[in-house]
Amino acid sequence: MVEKLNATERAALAVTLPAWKRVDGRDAITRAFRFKDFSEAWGFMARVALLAEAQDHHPEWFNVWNRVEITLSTHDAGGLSARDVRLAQAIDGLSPG
Ligand code: H2B
Repeated sequence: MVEKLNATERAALAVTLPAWKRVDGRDAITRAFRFKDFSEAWGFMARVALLAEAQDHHPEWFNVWNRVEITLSTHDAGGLSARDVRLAQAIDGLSPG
């Protein structure tokens, strides 16, 4: 079983992942990205997919043309875990979105 983040780790999210927001009513984080066009958005999604597969940790996401919205939560934990933080940091490392 994957452990959920503790209170200290949750407090640190505002500092380590400032672009990500907590989701109302759910133990999850989300970030919205906007690109020049669909091709840029899809290229980004392809890079995120490769990261996700390498980490065996997968995003919930939504795409319309140049917009990509990513939500991260650990289904095996029923909420946020270090796996979400690790993937979010890797995504932040990819994208000027
Ligand atoms: N992704 C997310 N977001 N949460 C999980 O708990 C999760 C996952 N579990 N990707 C992984 C796959 C698990 O189902 C496999 C079997 O390792």
